[in-house]
Amino acid sequence: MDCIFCKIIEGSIPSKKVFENDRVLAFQDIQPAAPVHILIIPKKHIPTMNDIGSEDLELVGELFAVARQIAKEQGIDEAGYRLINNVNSDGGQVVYHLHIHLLGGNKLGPLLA
Ligand code: IU
Repeated sequence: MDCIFCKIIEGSIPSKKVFENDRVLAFQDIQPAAPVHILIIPKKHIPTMNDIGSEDLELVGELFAVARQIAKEQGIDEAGYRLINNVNSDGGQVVYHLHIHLLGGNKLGPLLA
């Protein structure tokens, strides 16, 4: 499968891991848009939000739980942070493996600047 995030999961492409369990991986974004910019991804290859099945709902919940835990560990939970999921072309999705951007560490601008 020609998916860069699947290669990061299997380890053939290196990443700066922040969290990992059997189902979820989180790693530093290579082009950070904020002081904290971490991607939280399922190990299961799900291309986009549109491809999430009813069998994946617990997994999606875990992605958010991991995001919240990382925000706390990064010390940005009280100040605040932003979670983003880009979907398809108009949404600005570049990598077609489901991921949540965790952004924070300073005051973020308006969402649609
Ligand atoms: P998007 O939501 O699909 O637009 O975001 C993809 C993100 O993946 C983007 O912020 C990239 O900087 C990031 N990324 C990465 O961290 N490592 C990679 O090897 C590649 C993209 I390709």
